[in-house]
Amino acid sequence: MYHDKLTGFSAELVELENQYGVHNYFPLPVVLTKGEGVWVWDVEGRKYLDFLSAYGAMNQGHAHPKIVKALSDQAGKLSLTSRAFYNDQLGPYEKFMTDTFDFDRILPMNTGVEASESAVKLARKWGYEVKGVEDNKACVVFAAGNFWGRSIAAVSSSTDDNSRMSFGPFLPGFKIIPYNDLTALEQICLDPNTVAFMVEPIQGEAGVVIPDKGYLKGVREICTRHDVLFIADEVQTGLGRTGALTCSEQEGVKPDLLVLGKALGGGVYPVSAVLGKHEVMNTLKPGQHGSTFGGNPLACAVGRASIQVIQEENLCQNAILMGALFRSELSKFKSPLVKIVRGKGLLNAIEIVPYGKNRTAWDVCISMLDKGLLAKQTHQHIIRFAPPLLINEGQILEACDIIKSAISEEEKQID
Ligand code: IF1
Repeated sequence: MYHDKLTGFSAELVELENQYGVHNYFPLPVVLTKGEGVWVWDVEGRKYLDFLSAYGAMNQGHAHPKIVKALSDQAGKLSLTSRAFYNDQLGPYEKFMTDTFDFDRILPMNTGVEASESAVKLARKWGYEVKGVEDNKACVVFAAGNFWGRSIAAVSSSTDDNSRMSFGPFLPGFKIIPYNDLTALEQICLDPNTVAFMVEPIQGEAGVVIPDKGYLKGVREICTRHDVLFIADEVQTGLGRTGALTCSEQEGVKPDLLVLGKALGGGVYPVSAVLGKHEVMNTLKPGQHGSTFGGNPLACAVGRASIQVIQEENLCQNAILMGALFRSELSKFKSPLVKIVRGKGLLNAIEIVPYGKNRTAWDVCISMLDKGLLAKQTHQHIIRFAPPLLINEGQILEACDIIKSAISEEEKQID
């Protein structure tokens, strides 16, 4: 419907996707061709502030020279060996990662869903071999509204009908409790078959849902008391996004398993990982888990550079400062369309009240796109704002002006 606005080369490219690709996405009508820092350009040469950052995979900004150099240097030297042999990048990368995040061992994978699924497998194995759960009885607990990918296991634990519809039968051994509910967690942990609780410190897909202060501390305490593993899915919240290398650490807790992805690949390559202590990680023996690409030399070089850039450029600190500026600017702006502005660091959202004739956050996104800012709605009335973490004050203020002007314009649609 909005795509008829596209003309010329953009329209041609969209038409190719329409004809030959599976329609499992409904993108905003813009065709991008180039990116640098917080900016992206479309094929007609128009420039936009990127406030999605590929769902948080672009924390270090587009085409970061240090990350691109690590990628191209390593690609020209040795990119993939499989784990049938050792390579000279994996060991140093594993030491670097376990030192940086203070865990005993790392399991390198590629995408977020693979790392999350690996964490679930580790939890089950630990449940049987260490906790002593009876065979095939292990239960992993998730929070309603969780999102960790599209595999059968991931959608088996999802509460989103659209992600699940027609994909059953689903996996057994998963249970759901409400998010931000410590009483429900305590209750379910009384079951001796409960081996783990996997949770996002802030729920991304659910619409940047921030739990009460002390929730994660409560999760840590309950899991410890009942010998249940606390798995933090920091695929979206981690690596500087909320203002620290992990959101858990900001809340003063350490999970038993930490899942990282997205920005670990610096936006140039899929790199993910599970980090944990010996007691859990040592349950995996040769041949029991793996992947062709996990831990490949290219991923190791990129992963290390991605973390180093976050550290050297103080991106965590910048996320705190720029996030505070973003929220304070937008909180000063009063509109009948804006229900609430919330977030932590540079993971923010605006919730819009339903308005006009079936108008939604999508329409606000279209208006922002016209004015030079890319953001995407989640659900009907929430817009996520997650720019690259190297954004500066001037760019934040420019973005806030665009957001305010787009919303003001949409106010005309209120009936
Ligand atoms: C899509 C949203 C974000 C994640 C957390 C694991 C994964 C994700 C907390 C899996 C993935 C994605 C994937 C993307 C859209 C997206 C998303 F829109 F659904 F809400 F980021 F917020 N844990 N998130 O958020 O990682 O396997 O994709 O590398 O369309 O599926 P992946």
